[in-house]
Amino acid sequence: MNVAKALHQAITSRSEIEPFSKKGVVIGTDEAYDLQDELVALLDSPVVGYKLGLVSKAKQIQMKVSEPVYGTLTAAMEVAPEDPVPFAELIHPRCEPELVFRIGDDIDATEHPVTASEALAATAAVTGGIEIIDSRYQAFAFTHTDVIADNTSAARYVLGTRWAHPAEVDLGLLGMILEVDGEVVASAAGASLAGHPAQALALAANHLGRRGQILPAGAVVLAGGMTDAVPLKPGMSVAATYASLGSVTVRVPR
Ligand code: OOG
Ligand code: MG
Repeated sequence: MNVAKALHQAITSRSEIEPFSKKGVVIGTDEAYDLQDELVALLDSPVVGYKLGLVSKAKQIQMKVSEPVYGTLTAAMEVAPEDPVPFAELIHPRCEPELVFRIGDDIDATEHPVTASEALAATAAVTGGIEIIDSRYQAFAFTHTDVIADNTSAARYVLGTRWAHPAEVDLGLLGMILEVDGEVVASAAGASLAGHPAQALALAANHLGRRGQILPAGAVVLAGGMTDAVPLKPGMSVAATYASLGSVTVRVPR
């Protein structure tokens, strides 16, 4: 079975599929990332960044996978802040609040791993955003390697419009509140991400380094959901408000 082709078909036909682990397909982590690269190539849109997943305890508990995963963002996945969520193009989307890095200088961890402070020193700016994830698997249930092959459920993302230099904000203490239809449903701080968002960024750079790739200047990196993901429903509005970085809202058409 061609795993990447089956996942791509699930995306284009907006239909969920059975996880490969359930079909007796046994793959290792490296192979799962190779399959992700194959899937991303099939998406046929320029790579503009990367994402982390399953970084916060909240997400690890919700998804029952306790190790971070790394995914790839393409240009076609970006949704402008004022645009409605393209609900009809998705299977069973959920959204989650995420801090976002814009890389200023190439981060090269191909020779040796970088530290959180080295990664932060190469960061041009940070903002808050919302990721819209959409597992291609039935009931949003998967193993570690299933979700890696599925490009870590990446579907769409919205970036905030207020960017700060990382030295201007205390990323670990940076607070966020999440509201659904005007009601606060969750809150978190940057430290929910691997102890500090810069630590999450270093994890992503080091993952790419192990795969012989750099994290290039200009790339955006979504640092991982800070809270449980919220299933989107028609008519719903979800807002994430970040200390000193403003607010991002996604609206689902009725
Ligand atoms: C996997 C992707 C997780 C995050 O930020 O934790 C993710 C999933 O939950 O479907 O994007
Ligand atoms: Mg995410």
